[in-house]
Amino acid sequence: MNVEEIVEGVISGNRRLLARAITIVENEYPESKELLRKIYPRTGNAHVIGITGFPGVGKSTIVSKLTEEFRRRGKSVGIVAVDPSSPFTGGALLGDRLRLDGADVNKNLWLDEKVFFRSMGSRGRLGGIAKKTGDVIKLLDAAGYEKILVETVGAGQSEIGVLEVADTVVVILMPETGDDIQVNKAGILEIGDIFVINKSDLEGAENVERWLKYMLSLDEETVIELSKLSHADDAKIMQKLKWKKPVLRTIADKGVGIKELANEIERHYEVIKKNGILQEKRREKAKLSAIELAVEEIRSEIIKRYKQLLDKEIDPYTLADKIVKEVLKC
Ligand SMILES: Nc1nc2c(ncn2[C@@H]2O[C@H](COP(=O)(O)OP(=O)(O)O)[C@@H](O)[C@H]2O)c(=O)[nH]1
Ligand SMILES: [Mg+2]
Repeated sequence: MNVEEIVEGVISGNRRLLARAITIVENEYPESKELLRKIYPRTGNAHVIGITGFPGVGKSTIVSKLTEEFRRRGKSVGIVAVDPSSPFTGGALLGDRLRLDGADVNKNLWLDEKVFFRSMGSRGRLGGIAKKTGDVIKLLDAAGYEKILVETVGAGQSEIGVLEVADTVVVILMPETGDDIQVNKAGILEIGDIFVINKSDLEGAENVERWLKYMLSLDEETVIELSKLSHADDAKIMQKLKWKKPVLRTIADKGVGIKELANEIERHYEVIKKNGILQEKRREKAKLSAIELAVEEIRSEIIKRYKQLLDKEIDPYTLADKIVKEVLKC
């Protein structure tokens, strides 16, 4: 089977070929680049939603419930779970939970052909998890999935990198786990568009909510002050002025608050589409991908000639010059 056939398969919604394409991209097999190049024109239609928070806050539960909700709204859903620390085994974990309640109780979302689940785990061998997640999302996007949910643990730098590909970022918190720590770590306050206090059946939900709203209000005040200065045209500030970050409460395992969350996710998408932020984000993303790819080419070229450097056949300045000139010529 050649790349062309796989591309055709992905675009026409063939799940088996989509799975194969993901494996190619995830493992950076030689066909990977050609595959991504060919599907690129078909991307840019999906709404990518990042779901982040510390382990155990209820991300997977919320992802399942949101999937059900979006299915009820007639949307197809792609799910990417990025959790290098505890990979799902073939999706069995989430698969068990993906059950439609309501009208058709026997219908398992796992078998729903408008739902596609993939766990990134530690399957891949090379490269950054963020870049690969971005590429897998592109495949799901090209395959026509309308909502793409990306579950990731909100801790390290690479996870923040994963969230950069999302149009809408939902940060999940829960009561009584040291609210200030949850909120402050890893710039979660900054990166979130929507905040959810899950497990609000447990004691202490009000405390987290109060704390979170206080932190958000400080951030808003800063933004307003900055906007009065000469930074009013700063894209990030504009974005913040146009979207007041909502704080919601959910009891995910009971399905409480999920509709409201889905509503806010949709509203955020509408707002950023209307005010041009979505387009700006996507332009920025395309630019960054191009830079990253070019830098990667140059990096690998340098590594190839590393021995020349070691043997002092050439100095780093001349080598850098030479490679850049060679690269720019071709
Ligand atoms: N009490 C309570 N438990 C919940 C709620 N939502 C999820 N859980 C439970 O919390 C545990 C962790 O949930 P999970 O979705 O795996 O969290 P993740 O690690 O963030 O993906 C599971 O046992 C869930 O059933 C909730 O709203 N209230
Ligand atoms: Mg999980």
